Amino acid sequence: MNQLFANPDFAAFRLSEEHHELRAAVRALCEKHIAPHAADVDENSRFPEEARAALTAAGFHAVHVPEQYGGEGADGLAACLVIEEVARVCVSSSLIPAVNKLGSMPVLLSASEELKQQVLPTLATGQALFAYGLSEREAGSDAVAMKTRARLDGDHWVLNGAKAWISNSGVATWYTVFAVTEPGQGAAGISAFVVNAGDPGFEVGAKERKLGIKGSPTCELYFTDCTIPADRIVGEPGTGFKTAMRTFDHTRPTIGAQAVGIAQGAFDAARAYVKERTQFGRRIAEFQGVQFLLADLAMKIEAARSLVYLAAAKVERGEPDQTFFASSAKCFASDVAMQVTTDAVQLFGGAGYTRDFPVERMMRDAKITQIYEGTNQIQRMVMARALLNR
Ligand code: COS
Repeated sequence: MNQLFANPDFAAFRLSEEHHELRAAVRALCEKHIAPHAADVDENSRFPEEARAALTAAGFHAVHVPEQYGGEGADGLAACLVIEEVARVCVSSSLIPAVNKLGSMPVLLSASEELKQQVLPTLATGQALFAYGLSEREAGSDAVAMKTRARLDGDHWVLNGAKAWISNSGVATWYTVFAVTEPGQGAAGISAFVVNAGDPGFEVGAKERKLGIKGSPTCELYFTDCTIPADRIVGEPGTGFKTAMRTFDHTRPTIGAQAVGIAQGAFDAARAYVKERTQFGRRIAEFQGVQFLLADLAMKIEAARSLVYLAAAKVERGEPDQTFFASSAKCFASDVAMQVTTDAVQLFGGAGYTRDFPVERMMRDAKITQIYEGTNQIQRMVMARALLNR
């Protein structure tokens, strides 16, 4: 039987006292240390070092890392809360916890204990950032079509090929990279590896010039006889693609959280503005057209937030419908973020179209959430497959 919707559990998530405290602590940190730099980070397309330092000092840069590797051992909901709150003020900065989780999740899910011990403590201390290398120029949505090869040569793996659109590349120390080890085997011929920025034959390309999230460097990765120790394979050969997909179950809700944060940030700015802005002798918040728009935006943000938290809770518990919920949360919340940020610019009028206010940046930043970690078209495909039990 299709397990989806067979037993809807609407009490499936609840924020604990600790979650509420975490949100308050992250929000305070963001207001003080991250928000003041957000416009400058965007304007100069620079990595948000202030955010990295503040998040690391407070232990918020990678809360998902288990305690046995020196981390906080926080659950998936907590990771979402951190990402949501950072994204509310600076989306570029929210990629620090988000990409740290994306890059390291394959290791947590599938790596040997030795490899975990090798790489996770440096992530937990904040000494190292993690990145995730799946996409290639000709293998974006169709990830199985990747061409990057890895072959075993004695006690080393040798990688050749290139990855594209890799978030936080250049600033990361560890890269989880997917490569073909058994050509012709499709998904079953793909394996995952952890590459260190200093490994011979590894190079990071030029920074992409992007519409948004300008503070998070996005580059290509090049592997030219890149040689890594044999024990840096993540799990068994041929299991890499499944690990990549299982990773997305854990991280697509975090993109949903990022989207909710952006939407909330834009909504807060717009609400404050319409209460101040006067036209036709009245504050524009007094016009019913504006009131109805605000009500719609708030309603959609809350719906997105609920779906994101529910998805995170389901994934945490490993429920059978987790893939559907992870995709739906990412897809719904990112569509909401795009709509809310666009309408927020509208509520600001001409002022919203300038860089004097944060909403145009938020609108540009929101767009990527509909694209990365699987386009929303791919999310709909994943959901439909789950619904049809395929
Ligand atoms: N958990 C566990 N296993 C999964 C899984 C999941 N969530 N999703 C897929 N798999 C398994 C499948 O069960 C299949 O294994 P079997 O053949 O043993 O059954 C294997 O992985 C291959 O999956 P599938 O046959 O569905 O592969 P497809 O090529 O048809 O499509 C999509 C997979 C399109 C869903 C995948 O390529 C995808 O998510 N693409 C988007 C990639 C992406 O998000 N890129 C963003 C880059 S990171 S910013």
